[in-house]
Amino acid sequence: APAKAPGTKPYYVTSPIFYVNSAPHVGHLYTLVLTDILKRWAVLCGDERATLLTGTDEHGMKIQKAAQKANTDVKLFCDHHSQQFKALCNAANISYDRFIRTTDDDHKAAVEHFWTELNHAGYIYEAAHEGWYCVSDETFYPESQVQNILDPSTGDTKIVSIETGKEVEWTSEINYHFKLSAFQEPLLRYYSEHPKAIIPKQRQAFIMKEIEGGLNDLSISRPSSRLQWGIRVPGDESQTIYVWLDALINYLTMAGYPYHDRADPNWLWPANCQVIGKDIVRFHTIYWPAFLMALGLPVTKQFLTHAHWTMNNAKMSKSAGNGVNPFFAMDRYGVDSIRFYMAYNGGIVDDAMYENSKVAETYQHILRDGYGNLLHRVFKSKNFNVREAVKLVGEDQAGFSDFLSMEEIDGYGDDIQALHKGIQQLCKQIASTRNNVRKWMAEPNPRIAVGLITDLIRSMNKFFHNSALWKRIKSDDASERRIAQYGLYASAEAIRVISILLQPFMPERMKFALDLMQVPDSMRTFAHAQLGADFIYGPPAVQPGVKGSPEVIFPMLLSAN
Ligand code: ME8
Repeated sequence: APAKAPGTKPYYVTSPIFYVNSAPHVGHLYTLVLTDILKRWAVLCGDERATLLTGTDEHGMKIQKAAQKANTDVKLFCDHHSQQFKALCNAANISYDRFIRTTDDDHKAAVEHFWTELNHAGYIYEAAHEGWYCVSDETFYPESQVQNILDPSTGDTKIVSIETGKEVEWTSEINYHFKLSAFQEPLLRYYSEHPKAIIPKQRQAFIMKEIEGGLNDLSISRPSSRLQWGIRVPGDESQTIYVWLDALINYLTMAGYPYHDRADPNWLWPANCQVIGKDIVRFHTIYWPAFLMALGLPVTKQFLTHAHWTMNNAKMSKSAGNGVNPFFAMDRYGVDSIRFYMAYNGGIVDDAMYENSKVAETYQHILRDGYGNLLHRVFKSKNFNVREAVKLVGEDQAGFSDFLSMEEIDGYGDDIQALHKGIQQLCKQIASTRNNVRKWMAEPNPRIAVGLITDLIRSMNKFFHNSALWKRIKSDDASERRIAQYGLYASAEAIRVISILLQPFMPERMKFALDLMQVPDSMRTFAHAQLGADFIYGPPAVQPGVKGSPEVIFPMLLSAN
């Protein structure tokens, strides 16, 4: 694929920046994996400057309290947990271009500048504020969104957010407000003009309803007497900037704000896609675009919002302590197997239950028995030589095309007719998979895309098992031998195309596979993910039956549950 020329905006994708109140779990890994798949897909399609931002959200009451509780200096506390998220990114092969921390100096400068600009634009005013604040969610809730419940551990009643069940506390203070109410109309107009701004569409409909219901102005600072751990309001030391305003700006810090040149066609902002969990949709799709609109900055092009991983029907969360350790999961099943499992089984629309038995099953059926088995049977078989089949088709491409377009093969029985049909169908599905995967990655919905690739793995398996190529390739009948070579060629092409398309999902294992097939590095892009794009297999990496053949791509699991 031609590389995207300088002078066009690189693809820019972000994950949320995670709170450093405790260690990461597989829920965080899921968001990171989706984000990474989108970046790697952009690179696969030729945008070599595609950029991924992730990092940690370190200010605010929640972190201040967590550090107090741990009896640790708050910056050291942040350093420790931030490091764990960075280690997770490295372990999971997340191709981030920057790991940002909201305690970074350039970020602080960006936040201060953003505040000052909002103020100059006339969107900030000071007022008394009374309301229910939830430290865990770092947000104010209106009276209608809290309820009294009995706390079974103490026998007392407490007041919690209806949506998250987290405790709220009454606060009454003077602070700065942002005129969010002024953005009801602009936001509604924006979302009606951009029906795919929020994926999936159910969440866009939900957010539009919320906006239609009316927007209250937003408190965007807290008295520094209560909240010390944060960035002070420029010109007013007695107030500290609200952690969500501080945090959202990180996406602009990466784009060089406020020192960027808006006229530069290479400017990274706006983000092409921001990946978030459904728990933080309101902050990202109401507050964030309103802040941007207030400064006349372009709004994020798309939000991919995903559902949650659950454990025993409860949301996996740091505070509930029911998180699966992502490092253990990757150690046990392999990094790429977990990446694949998460992309394939994770929920965009609906929540998904995390189960080890399901990880093992996905690995065994799809990766090992489905993909891996065929890779080895086609490329390392004692019965065939893939290169011969490729050479045959390469030297007579017209013959192969004719074969594909024929109604049936004259003078042959049912089994040869069935083989012919099987090859035709497989080749058709290679083409349709390429096109549909591209379409769903552009949506973007990596779950549907990887599901389509998996369907092709299944079809290829079925074809291979039904076609007895190993027998026919030794037939006395030259035509039958030729048809068997065609079948082998089509199988190899299916595996090659699948492997190219799966690179963003399983970068390390697919590199191994493409190396084994001896596909040159320069021929692993989306442009090459089609039947007969080139006749590109090198000499077999491993001579059939020779000792010292490379390891099996997806080995047997040590314990399968
Ligand atoms: O909200 N299933 O940080 P956070 C799937 N700092 N994804 C999950 C999940 C689960 N059970 N649990 C968490 C914050 N996540 C803010 C963000 S951005 C400017 C500031 C993922 O540490 C999911 O992406 O609470 C969710 O949105 C995010 O972690 C919340 O991480």
